[in-house]
Amino acid sequence: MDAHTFDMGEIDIAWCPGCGNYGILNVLKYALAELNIAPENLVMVSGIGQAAKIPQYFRTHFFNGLHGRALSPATAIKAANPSMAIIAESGDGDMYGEGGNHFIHTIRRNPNITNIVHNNMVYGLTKGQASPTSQLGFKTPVQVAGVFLEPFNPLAVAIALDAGFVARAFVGDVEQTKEILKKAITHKGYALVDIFQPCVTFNKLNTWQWFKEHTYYLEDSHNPHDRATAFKRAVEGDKLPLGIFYINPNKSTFEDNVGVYRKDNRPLFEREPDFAKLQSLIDKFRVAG
Ligand SMILES: Cc1ncc(C[n+]2csc(CCOP(=O)(O)OP(=O)(O)O)c2C)c(N)n1
Ligand code: SF4
Repeated sequence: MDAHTFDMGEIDIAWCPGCGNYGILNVLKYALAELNIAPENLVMVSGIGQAAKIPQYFRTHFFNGLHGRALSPATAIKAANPSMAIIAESGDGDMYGEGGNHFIHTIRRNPNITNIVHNNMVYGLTKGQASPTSQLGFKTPVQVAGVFLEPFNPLAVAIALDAGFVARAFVGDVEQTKEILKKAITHKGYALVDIFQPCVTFNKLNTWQWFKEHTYYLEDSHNPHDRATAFKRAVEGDKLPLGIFYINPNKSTFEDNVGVYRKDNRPLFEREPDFAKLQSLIDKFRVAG
């Protein structure tokens, strides 16, 4: 399949020239095309932010929800129509800040969706406030003396919660990012890919060069089935490892377990509501008089 199948044609893209979001937009198209996932079989779901605009630049089905709320509609869409590929995509602020509680509980539910986080370590859309992943000492117009909190570590949290698939990429490394995305999309269950994505306008600390100098790849000998080692690698802070940290292939998915599929495995959209049953339920609770 051709990656340009996902192109929208001539549209006005509202990102700054040089923004890392363009790279994620492109590499994802190639990953999907190589997996032969057609636009009609894909739903992209996002929250609010610069990164969250991505589905609007993609020719496919999409749902753009509230700030921090991408994962719950993504879970529901997958449950309603399990044959669709679902990608929930947003920024670090949206996913780990406003959406932090949804992040944790989606990992517990383990729907078969891919969660791509554009991690630029800043709130881009609202003009450069610190986000949960901003580094200690990062100065912004709001954090004038520099961030004094430890950054949130999404990989360590995901591994601690036994997420099915946990990886980190850097958008400057196109081939590696594409291969990681392909493995995440084909993983059965929740897959997190945190992608470093420079915000060239509001983050002058974590630049393209900074990410190149402060990242390296996990060795080929790294065993992604060893959870304790994966956790140790996820908390490394000096230089940040990239690659697939952890895979647990033995988890059942939300759709496998959800009650509506226990007696009937037809997707929800193919079922007719049982109006007689609904009426009898209403009648049961009707108050006389
Ligand atoms: C409930 C709510 N709170 C705050 C906002 C304002 N807001 C819009 S985008 C955003 C941050 C987005 O940052 P991030 O998710 O890191 O994405 P980026 O723009 O950097 O891609 C905020 C705080 C909002 N839209 N809704
Ligand atoms: S503000 Fe930052 S994240 Fe937003 S488009 Fe510009 S470079 Fe990209």
